[in-house]
Amino acid sequence: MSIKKKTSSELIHKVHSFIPEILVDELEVQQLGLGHIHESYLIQQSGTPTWILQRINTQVFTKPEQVEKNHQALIQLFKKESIETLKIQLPEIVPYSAESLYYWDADHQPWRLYTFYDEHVCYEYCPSLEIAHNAGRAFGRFSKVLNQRDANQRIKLEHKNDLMIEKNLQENSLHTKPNLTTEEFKPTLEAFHSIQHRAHQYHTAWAKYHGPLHLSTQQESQKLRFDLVAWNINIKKYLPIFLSMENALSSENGGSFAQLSHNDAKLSNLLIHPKNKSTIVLDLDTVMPGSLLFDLGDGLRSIATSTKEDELDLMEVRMNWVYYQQYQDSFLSEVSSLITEVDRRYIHLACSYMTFIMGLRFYTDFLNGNLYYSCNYPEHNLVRARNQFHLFHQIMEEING
Ligand code: GN1
Ligand code: MG
Repeated sequence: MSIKKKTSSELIHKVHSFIPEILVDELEVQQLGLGHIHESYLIQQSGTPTWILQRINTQVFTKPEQVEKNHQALIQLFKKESIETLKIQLPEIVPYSAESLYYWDADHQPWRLYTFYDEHVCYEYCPSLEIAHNAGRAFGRFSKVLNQRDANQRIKLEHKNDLMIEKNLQENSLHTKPNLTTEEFKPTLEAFHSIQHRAHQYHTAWAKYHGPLHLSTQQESQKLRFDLVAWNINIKKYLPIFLSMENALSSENGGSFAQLSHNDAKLSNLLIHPKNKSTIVLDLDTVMPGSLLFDLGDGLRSIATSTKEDELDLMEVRMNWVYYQQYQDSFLSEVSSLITEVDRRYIHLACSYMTFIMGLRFYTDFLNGNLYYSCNYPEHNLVRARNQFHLFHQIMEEING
């Protein structure tokens, strides 16, 4: 189903549904270009930016009810934490009602309303060591809040109630340890960071692709060249490494991931305060079972990149190893108690895993005819993929010495 764009007046009425006492004449709407997926609007009240109204993209998130459930669970989890000590927080949401966070319109499209933060800064790429530290600490603490209860509960249960666990395990014929928090957060997108799944999608798309193997186009003042044959050779070369990494990370839990992760832990999903207020962790729709290494890797990918994801000039696309190290140290010092033996074995591949998977996803979307990510021109996904593959080679070179 294609969703018709709403007029300003319709959007203002959406805000009114959340806050019935609002005077609609005072509101103004402006579309924002946030992220690749959802539709977002800045709402001004009497000229002051006050809220962000967002429609969840239900073509991507086909189980939006699960997104709302996970969001509720996350709010509950963070309620138990002190913002003052943590120095991170969730973005404040204006709930639609006591039961429902989101407003579901007549087309069953979910809308949500967030408070707009005017003092915080959103960085597309990292400007300083201090921001690298702040970001690593923020996503590390986020992981800790998600996973520490699981770890603590497990230890408690193991000590106090070994027999009970034994009994439950037998009754439920589970071969894994009880996973308490991951029970509450079900996947909103299946196999999201599974390289096996992404490789399958790529192979299917490739089999159907009948376009050129060498593309050459002009974008702004840049002449761009894409060699899909070379890309395919490299994908084939590196896939086995990442398939075995995924296997190792998930095999302790019977083939699925045992930890919870943010799954979109990039720098631009943080709002950082210039002084000392809490950092706000955004874009919570993919908080679900995953691996801590996904968040470490995605953070490293975004923090250490010198330019935007769709930079046309490859010369500008470089890894900054000083920021990389800082982010890694700050992230790992937060989650040290949660890291497993298997995690430890693959830490050095976390960034390349995520960079490779992103390249593969952008490339696959191009092969499919640009159905998933929003694109401003036909080769937009190729530009994004080329940048990820370019970074990927720099990371592998650094790792392999
Ligand atoms: C998408 O929503 P946004 O633009 O932050 C994508 C992420 C990718 C990211 C690349 C649901 O995130 O997985 O890392 O683009 N989100 C989804 O920038 O696919
Ligand atoms: Mg996202």
